[in-house]
Amino acid sequence: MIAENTNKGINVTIQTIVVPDLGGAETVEVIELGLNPGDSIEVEDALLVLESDKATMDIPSPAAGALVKYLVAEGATVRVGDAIAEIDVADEATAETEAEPEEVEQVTNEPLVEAAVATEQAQEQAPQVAAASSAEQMILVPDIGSDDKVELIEVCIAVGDEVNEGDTLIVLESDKATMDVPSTHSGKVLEIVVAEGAKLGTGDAVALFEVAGDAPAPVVAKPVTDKPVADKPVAPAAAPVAAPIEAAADAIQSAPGQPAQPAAVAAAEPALSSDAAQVYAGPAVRLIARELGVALTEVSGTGPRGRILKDDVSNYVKQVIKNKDAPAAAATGGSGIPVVPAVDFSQFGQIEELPMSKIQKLTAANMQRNWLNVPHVTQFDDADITDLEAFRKGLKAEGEKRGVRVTPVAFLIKAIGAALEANPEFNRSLAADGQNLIQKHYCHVGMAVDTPRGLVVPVIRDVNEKGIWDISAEISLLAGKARDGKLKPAEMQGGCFTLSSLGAIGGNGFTPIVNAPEVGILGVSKSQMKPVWDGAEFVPRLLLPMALSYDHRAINGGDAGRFMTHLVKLLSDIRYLAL
Ligand code: CAO
Repeated sequence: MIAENTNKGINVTIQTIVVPDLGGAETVEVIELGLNPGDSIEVEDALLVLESDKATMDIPSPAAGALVKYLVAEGATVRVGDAIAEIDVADEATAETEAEPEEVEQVTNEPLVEAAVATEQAQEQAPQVAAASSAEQMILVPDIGSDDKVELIEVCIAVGDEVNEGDTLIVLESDKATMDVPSTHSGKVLEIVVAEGAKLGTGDAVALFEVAGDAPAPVVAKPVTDKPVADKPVAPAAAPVAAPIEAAADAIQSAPGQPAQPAAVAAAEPALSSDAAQVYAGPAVRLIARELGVALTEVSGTGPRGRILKDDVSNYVKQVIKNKDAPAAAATGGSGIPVVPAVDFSQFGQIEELPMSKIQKLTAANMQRNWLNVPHVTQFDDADITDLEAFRKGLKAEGEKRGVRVTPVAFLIKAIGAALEANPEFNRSLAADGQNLIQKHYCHVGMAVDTPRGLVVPVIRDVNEKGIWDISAEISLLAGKARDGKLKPAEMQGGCFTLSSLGAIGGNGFTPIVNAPEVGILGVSKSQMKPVWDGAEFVPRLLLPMALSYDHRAINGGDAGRFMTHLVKLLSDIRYLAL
């Protein structure tokens, strides 16, 4: 298992860890590298986790020291003897290995021999079935390598199930490890004669199967031969079903302080520091999860002590598919982001479930999409709208004659149009190929409208060709249509930039989310009278708080600064709007 490379000058020994005998499996996959270079490790700490199609194996460190580096990547396929990691053995260990190289050899080979024993025993004992009738077989617990009984923590089959040879029947657990007990035969489950919580040992009955064809002659379980370990030759290939059981049994037998077993099923003893290694699941569940691309860290286990069951994985997958199909899927997960756990709120008090409107669902999905896709920056400033408001209020009488109500929003939209013209960077979108920018030579401004059914954004077209009266009339028309649910799709398309005004509602400021594929949005809060220093004294001025969020992929901070400064200038002195 180890190749040494001692550098006596600096008293450091680099040991190369290689893949031990795999008890029959030709290749295994590296599924978890839980340490970082430099991390210190103790003897028997798991260095990494390998997995065959039958078992998950912790590869423990044979000595204390520090990880130098992994020689493989997660996902790599390795075979017996392949170098997988280098560890820098601590001084004491170095001294030991230098003084007694044979001892190192013995320690490192021991698990290999034991794996070979396990393999041979597995061959001797499998299949362990006793005939119950011509087409019925009682499936027994194979040799678990110990006289002790261990707890049955999960029954993975149900009466009526069609089970294939190798499918997991039950899961046993000692205080050291768990192991999946696979079926030694294919067939239909007629009766399950055990229940969770039972204590089982070698030869105990598990389930009665109806098997296809003639039932084989009963096989009497042989006792485990007690030959000295060193006499055991390394068996070529383990029986496909029994070998992992033996490997797991080795783990069950391991008492604290004994040499670590490389073929131990690791699930019950999360030894790696990574989240994945902390997951409480057996090899079969891990295998299914990997096949389906499910991160077990995201799956809640419903088995005893939170163990993840096959059903938990399939329920998780169903939930992900369901979320994907729903319009609001992006609001509840996706993009590789951990899903917010579902909570049963009724446990805390009375609740009722309110269906989301179509607009609410679309808004949720759009917000999530934009929030995740757009690197946002928000810049803040106040515009002095004292003069603007005085002018606007002066329009009231004429507005009444025209039947038009002029609010600050009309001036904001007019000013945004002018600022977009002066700062064309904000009137662009990123091309879908991510390689180009689309410059728009039209200027349509969207306006967020708060409606009982949710948020909608009608678009006022060609704002630079319209005056305040026209824009005001259009604001009233579109806001009314929005509230009545009468906006046509075309009236909500083609925006270059969005205004979100919460001025009538209140607040000092907020950070709006860019309405992609637009690259900028202005959030406006409630104007307030504030003392402003004019160089000689504080004077009361009406300040309008503004927040400009932009897509930093398309807009630089300098562009944003210029846009905002320009906007402030236009609103602070609306005579510039006429230029
Ligand atoms: N500060 C102080 N008062 C303001 C103001 C501001 N920034 N903006 C508007 N007001 C005043 C108006 O002047 C008006 O008062 P008067 O009648 O005395 O002049 C009053 O608030 C009500 O205005 P309004 O809401 O009827 O009309 P509006 O043009 O200001 O706004 C609209 C229209 C559609 C933008 C608005 O109704 C609306 O829906 N806003 C919510 C937008 C929203 O939800 N944004 C959040 C989206 S999530 O990012």
